Amino acid sequence: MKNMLVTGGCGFIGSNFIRYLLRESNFSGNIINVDKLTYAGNPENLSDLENEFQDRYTFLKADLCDPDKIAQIFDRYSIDTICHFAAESHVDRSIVEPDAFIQSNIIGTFNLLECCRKNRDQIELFHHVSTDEVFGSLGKDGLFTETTPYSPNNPYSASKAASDHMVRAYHKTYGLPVTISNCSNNYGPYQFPEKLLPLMILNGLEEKALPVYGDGKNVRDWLYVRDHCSAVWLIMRKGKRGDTYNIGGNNEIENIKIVEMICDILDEIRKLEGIKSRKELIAFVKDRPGHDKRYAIDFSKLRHELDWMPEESFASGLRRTIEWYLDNTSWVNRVKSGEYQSWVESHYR
Ligand code: NAD
Ligand code: TDX
Repeated sequence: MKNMLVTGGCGFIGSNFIRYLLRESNFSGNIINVDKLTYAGNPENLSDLENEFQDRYTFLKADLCDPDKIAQIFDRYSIDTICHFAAESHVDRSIVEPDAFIQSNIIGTFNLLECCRKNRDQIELFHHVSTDEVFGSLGKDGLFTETTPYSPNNPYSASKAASDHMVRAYHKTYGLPVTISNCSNNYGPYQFPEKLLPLMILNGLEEKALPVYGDGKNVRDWLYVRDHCSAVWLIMRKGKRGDTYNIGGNNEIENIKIVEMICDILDEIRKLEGIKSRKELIAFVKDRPGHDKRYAIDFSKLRHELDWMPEESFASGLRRTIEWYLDNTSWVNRVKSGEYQSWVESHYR
């Protein structure tokens, strides 16, 4: 693995992954980060690494839906390894405007796979980062395993399911060395504030309403983003080619419980004006259409075969995440104001 193409490296998990690879892992090759810089992609997420690792890290603004540009990048940088994060990732947006999800998640993945097929001899690995949402929704009991049938319920998860199938098909049909991971909900630094945790943290800080969908009893299995990154890197190194691995946190929590935990921590570290507790800001709102009730991951394959376990507890990870948002107000303000988008326009045409 000399020249690794990381797609979507300016997003939440991709930027944490590049930071993890460069600062914490034994990876010694080059990273070529290709990102379209949608509203969710922010090159500032990695600005501290650009100088420090200038000999090993390159950022290129490009859209996976532009096959010629992607082919040029494969040639110019002699790409031998791919870690594919790039995607439209927000379920609510996929319900309102599914088109971008079909383009980036399905066509974008297909274009990448085609580049790999054309450069088959030099490709060591294509790792595809996917989600537990492809399995649909669980009832009260049970866990998703690697053999759970796919049953996606929203345009986002359906587009991710399609991309998973294409990756698998390129392994079976063309012998492309692939690995796939299906991970549960991530949280941590640099997450765009449309997702549950950062939205509630930032609204709570500003003493704005905290919109909880439906009865708030939907369950997600939360994993600190660094643990996801360590799992992906382990699978890339040691995972069986052609196999899928589930990644989870063993950490099922109802949405309403998380929102209450965030309120308690914020109340403790930021004094309130006017109200007694931020819990008074919780507003139960109309449910998300097709809202999956419960996700929970069985990651025993990853634990037994590759000896992986999550390291961060939810209590400490949540506190660290809240502190990160408190300590990075300029990042928050720029992301929320869209100021960084005009900066992106002028810097990366
Ligand atoms: P994100 O929205 O924060 O980042 C996605 C990145 O991809 C952005 O930087 C965006 O600019 C880039 N991108 C989008 N379309 C592109 C295109 N056509 N060409 C090039 N770049 C493009 O998403 P995230 O939360 O970091 O998720 C990353 C990956 O992990 C996704 O594939 C997602 O399905 C998967 N995943 C996310 C979670 C989670 O909880 N966030 C959980 C499991 C799996
Ligand atoms: O305002 C909100 N109120 C609310 O109740 C938001 C934004 C969300 N929710 C609920 C919906 C979900 O049950 O919180 C839960 C988490 O919502 P999101 O943060 O939107 O995540 P989710 O829909 O579970 O999907 C996430 O995990 C799987 C990521 O966005 C996906 O990219 C990943 O694949």
